[in-house]
Amino acid sequence: MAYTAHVDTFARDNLPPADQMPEFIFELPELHYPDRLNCAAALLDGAIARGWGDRIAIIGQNVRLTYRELNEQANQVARFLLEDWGLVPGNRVLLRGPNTPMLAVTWFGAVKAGLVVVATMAMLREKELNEIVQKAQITAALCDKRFAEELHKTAQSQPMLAHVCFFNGGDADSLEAHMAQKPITFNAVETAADDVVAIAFTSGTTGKPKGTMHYHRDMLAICDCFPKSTLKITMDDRCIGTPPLAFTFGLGGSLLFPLRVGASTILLESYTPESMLNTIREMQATITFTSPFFYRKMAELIANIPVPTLHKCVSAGEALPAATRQLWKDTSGIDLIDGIGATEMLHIFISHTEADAKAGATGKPIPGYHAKIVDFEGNEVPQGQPGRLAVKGPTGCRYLADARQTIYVQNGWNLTGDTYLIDVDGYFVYQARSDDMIISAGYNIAGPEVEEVLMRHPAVAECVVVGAPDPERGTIVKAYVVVKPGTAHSDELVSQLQDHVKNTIAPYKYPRAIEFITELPRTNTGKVQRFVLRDRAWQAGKQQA
Ligand code: 3UK
Repeated sequence: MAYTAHVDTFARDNLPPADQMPEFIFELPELHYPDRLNCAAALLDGAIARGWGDRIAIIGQNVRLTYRELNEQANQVARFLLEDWGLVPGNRVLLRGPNTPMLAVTWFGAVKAGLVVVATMAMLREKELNEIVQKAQITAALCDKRFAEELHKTAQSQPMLAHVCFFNGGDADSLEAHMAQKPITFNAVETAADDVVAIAFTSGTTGKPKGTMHYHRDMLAICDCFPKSTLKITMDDRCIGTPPLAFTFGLGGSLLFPLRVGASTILLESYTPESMLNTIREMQATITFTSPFFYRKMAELIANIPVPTLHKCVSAGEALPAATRQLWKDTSGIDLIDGIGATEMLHIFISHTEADAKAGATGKPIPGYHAKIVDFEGNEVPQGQPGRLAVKGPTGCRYLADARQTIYVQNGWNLTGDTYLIDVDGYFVYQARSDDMIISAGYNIAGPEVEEVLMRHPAVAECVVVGAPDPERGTIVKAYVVVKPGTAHSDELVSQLQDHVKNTIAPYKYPRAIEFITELPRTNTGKVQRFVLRDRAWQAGKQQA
């Protein structure tokens, strides 16, 4: 039996069977971690040992935590969870709240205690929380007081959730009050490098939530890949990002990456494009992590809110249109670093340095990862031909007790569900989510390609292109368009947009139907819910037929 510190072996027991696991590769020497590894101890006790104790780790609304303070508070949380609640290593702990220093403290406390963290977005409601509690068999929760209501409902309907405590509320029974009773020292539980440390539920634009399981070593691996080879983060950096810590994009960018190198992170609860720019300016942030959507919005405002300290900008979560890359370069002077990541892979695996940026392309596999494009049989397709993106590296997909494991992982490769091609220069070029390919009158049309063209029209703020049923052609290309403020919805504009597409790309790709809407439906993580518009187009088409 392999070593584990988990007394409660639920996570290990529900890993995919060995023959359904992706292949893991550790060709970079920095990814050879010791067999016993607690990633929170490696980050925090490690930071103190490296002499960073007095450096600022986290900047919050009215608080700054040094590495030493963060470590001490995490130690108190770990003691509370083990000593007062009697939890044992391997038990699952749900965390709930917007990004705040205390949320980060609870993450590190639970991890130091050898528990399995299930971080959830503050927007989730009882129904979604119930599903997560049942699926991950969660017995304890730490929750931001201001988001107590839905968790109370879940605690009532899920008796399994026996322990609940609140922070950021200041009452007598708060987590902070319990912490104050605890010594500031704690020997982190000596977990195995391959003990599960977190279950991240996919933001999933469709379907039932899937829990992805990640090991202690995975958390360090993501810190030692993209941030070092590609982003080139240093201890003088100050990170800021919009994604919640419950989304692994945010966990990496706004917490683990900066702490791995002795840098600082700014954790505020929520941002508008304007408040984000103001915060970057006031707090002298140097690296941003957010979505293409947010960069487009900030680009409109940046002339009035200059941010001279900012020097690196990471875009992920959805495809970066070439127009957005250009807009951000023109307005901020900075070349965006685009990167594709996935909850299953924990973080970014294809990206590029600023010097190697290529408009319209995501980049190349980052050092430590391999990628290829395959057909439905799993055979590599010729260069230039679109196919399914397959990746492998030090991290990979391990669904918690889920039959969909064999869809995501085939022959040791992780299939992300994206259609890509490799261009003449070896760059990976995003085409569409595999289910966003529109087949119209026999032509294969990638919705995002048409979107990219529409976005270049001066009247278009945002758009989504989907297939809509059509009695003659089977499916036609339909665009849902949000126009820029002050632009009228008119038939002339429809014709103009159609001509614009016909004049820019192969005319058969033009949207035969265009509908104006006021905003795009988005998920909690800011991704466009294409399926909502796909369904809407489908329903509308059926009524017409
Ligand atoms: C899409 C992209 C094109 C793609 C994520 C960075 O987005 C993250 O995780 P999710 O599980 O979604 C994964 C899917 O999102 N996608 C993400 N980034 C890009 N498509 N270009 C991109 N740059 O369809 C992928 O399969 O929500 C992103 C880090 C951690 C993450 N979890």
